[in-house]
Amino acid sequence: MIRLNLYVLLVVLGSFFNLFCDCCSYKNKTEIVSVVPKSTIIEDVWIRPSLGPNAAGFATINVDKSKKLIGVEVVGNPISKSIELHTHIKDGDIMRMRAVENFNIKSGVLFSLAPGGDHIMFIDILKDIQIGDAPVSLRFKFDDGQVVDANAVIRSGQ
Ligand SMILES: [Cu+2]
Repeated sequence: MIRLNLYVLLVVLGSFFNLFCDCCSYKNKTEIVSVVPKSTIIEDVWIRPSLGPNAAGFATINVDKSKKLIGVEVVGNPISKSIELHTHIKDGDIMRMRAVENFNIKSGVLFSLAPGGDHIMFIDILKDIQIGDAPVSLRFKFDDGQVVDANAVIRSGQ
């Protein structure tokens, strides 16, 4: 009986975190061809707070030449225990998040980190993040050595 109750509790907890996971809905990605900038431009950077232990971050990246995004870190005080790059893969009818080593970004194509697609995952948030909090400065690191800082606003959204 105790074992059964534990099982029910685990199922309930599991669905709770799935429900409140920030990046479970899937959207088709569209490639937007852009003008190639002289230097990499990172815009529309935002972090969406979550009721769960993790929060997702998003941005639009326009690279000066094709390269890989290999990591994101917080400039200053960390907001989470770690940061991963996540993508979504289709597992049957369910979209699941997977950590990836990097994102391949083509020049001339706007790369979107967006809800339901590729995103930054802040694992084990250290402090309560609320909508409207002061922006968090993020550092985007690329495989060619390029480093770009951008401020992420804390907001809700899809
Ligand atoms: Cu994720």
